[in-house]
Amino acid sequence: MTDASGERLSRTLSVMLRHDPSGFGLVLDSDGWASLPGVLAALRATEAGWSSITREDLERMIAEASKQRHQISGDLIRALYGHSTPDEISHTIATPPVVLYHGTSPGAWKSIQTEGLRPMRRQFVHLSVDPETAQVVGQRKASVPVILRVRALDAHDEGVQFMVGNDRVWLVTHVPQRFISLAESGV
Ligand code: HQG
Repeated sequence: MTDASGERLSRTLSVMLRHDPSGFGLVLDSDGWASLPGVLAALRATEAGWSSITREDLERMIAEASKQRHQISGDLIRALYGHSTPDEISHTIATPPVVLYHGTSPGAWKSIQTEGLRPMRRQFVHLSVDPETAQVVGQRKASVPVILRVRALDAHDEGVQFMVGNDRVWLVTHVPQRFISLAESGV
């Protein structure tokens, strides 16, 4: 599979597993898992080029992806983060690092200064483990993004619950403004 078709496959899987499982005849359990045979059947029906797609094709795409977005276990597959489905997906609760980062647009930063970080259209706010990753995330929203520094461990110690997305992404329902500041420049 070429890089371009791998990216397309990853995006389609994310639509199925993060945003619109029912649109593809899929059901997610409370941890976000869907039937792998069901996902393969849905992919085969979605695009002629995927009419004979296999589990091995998905495993290869996941292994070669630049980000750890999806996970296969036995006959199940899930998205690790990013959900917007109405039923909340549960994630592993854990103690975060001292500091996490969030890249966003200058316009969003204005309201974040009063409201804190909110999930907006997703189930959770997504935080990055380093400013470089936050920069890449923020560039999806603005050519010159604003990089925010979140005092994650202090927030955790004051009762904010952190969850694991993947090795670079942490999830949280809301980050109050008092834990957020502008990161030092020079990312
Ligand atoms: C902003 C991608 C106004 C927030 C990425 C962000 C990530 C506020 C936007 C993952 C706000 C939501 C998620 C407030 C937050 N007022 N705006 N109070 N609070 N916002 O796309 O974090 O490649 O839902 O700053 O790499 O950008 O898809 O979240 O700009 O890991 O795997 O509301 O998606 O991963 O935007 O990105 P998003 P995100 P994948």
